[in-house]
Amino acid sequence: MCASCNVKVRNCLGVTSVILRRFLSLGVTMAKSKFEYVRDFEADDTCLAHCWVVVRLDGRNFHRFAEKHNFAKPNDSRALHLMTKCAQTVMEELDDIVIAYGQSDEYSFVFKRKSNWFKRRASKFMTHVASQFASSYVFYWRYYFEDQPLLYPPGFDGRVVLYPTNQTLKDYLSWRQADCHINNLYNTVFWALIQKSGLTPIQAQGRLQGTLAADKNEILFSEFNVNYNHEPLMYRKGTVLIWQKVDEVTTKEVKLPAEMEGRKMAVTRTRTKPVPFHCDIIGDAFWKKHPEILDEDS
Ligand SMILES: *[C@@H]1O[C@H](CO)[C@@H](O)[C@H](O)[C@H]1NC(C)=O
Ligand SMILES: *[C@H]1O[C@H](CO)[C@@H](O)[C@H](O)[C@H]1NC(C)=O
Ligand SMILES: [Mg+2]
Repeated sequence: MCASCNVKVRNCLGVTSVILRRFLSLGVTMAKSKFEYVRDFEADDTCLAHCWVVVRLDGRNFHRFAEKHNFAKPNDSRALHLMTKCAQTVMEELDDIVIAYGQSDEYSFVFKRKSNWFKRRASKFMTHVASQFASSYVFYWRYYFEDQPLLYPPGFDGRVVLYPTNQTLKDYLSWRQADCHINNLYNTVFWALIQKSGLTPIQAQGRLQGTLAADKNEILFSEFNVNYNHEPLMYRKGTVLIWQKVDEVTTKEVKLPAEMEGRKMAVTRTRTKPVPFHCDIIGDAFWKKHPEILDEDS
C-alpha cells in the first residue's frame, strides 16, 4: 500500500518522489544483498604480519625487447637508468617502500615489516608496483632513448615473497646481487669473445662452458686487456635505491617590494628522495652504515 494515498502502490498516482526513491533504493539494496555473496569467492591474500614484503618485477621477454630496441651488449646504460627512474617513481608514488634493488630487467621492492598499506593485500602490492612501473617505463622512455622510438608496449610480471627476519631479507637481496655479478661477468666475457674475437654465440658459449669466475677474469685480462674490477660499478653491482635527504635548489618567483617584482630567487629545501647507489649489499658494511632501512619504526 502507498503510505500517502492508501491505494495499491502499483495504481497510486500520488506517490511522492521521496517514497518512490525509498522504494527504488530498497529494491537496489535487496538486489545487492542477493548478489553480494560472490564477494566470498575472493581469496584472502593478506601478507603474514611482521614479515618483510618483497615485490619483484621482471621484464616480459626482454631478450626480444632488447634486440628490437638495439640495446647495447652486454649492457645498456640507458636501459638501466630508465629502469631506475621507474623504480624511483614507484617508491615516490606508493607507500612504505624502504629499499629497492635492481639489475638487468628486474627490480625488487621491499615494503616495511609493519606496513599496513591496503591491509597488506599481496595482490594490491603487486599490481600497484607492476602498473606504476610499466606506465613509467613507457612515460619516461623518450628521455632515455632519444633516438630510439618505443616499438611496442613492454610488460612486467610480478611476484610477492615474504621474508620473516632481517637475515632472510638481507640474504634475499644478496642473492639478487650475486646473480647480477655472475650474469654480468659471464656476459662481459661472452660479448668480448663475440665482438672482439669474432666468435659466434655458439662458439663463445662453448668456450665458456665449465669455466669458473677466475677463468673468466683471466680470459678478460689476458685476451682483452680488461680488468673486470675496473668495469663500471652499475654493471657489476646493480642499483640500490634508499631514501636520503637531498638539498634541492629551486628558483621561485618571490612576491614583495614592487621594484623587485618578477625577480626569481633560488630557494633551497631539503627533501627525502630515493637515491641510487651501486655498492655492495652482501657484506655487513652497508647495513651497518644504514641501520634505518631495517629499523621497525622508520
Ligand atoms: C632488524 O634490524 C634493525 C636494524 O638493525 C633493528 O632495529 C631491528 O630491531 C631488527 N629486527 C629484528 C626483528 O631483529
Ligand atoms: C656495458 O656497456 C657499455 C656501453 O653501453 C660499455 O661502455 C661497458 O663497458 C659495458 N660494461 C661491461 C661490464 O662490459
Ligand atoms: Mg625477464
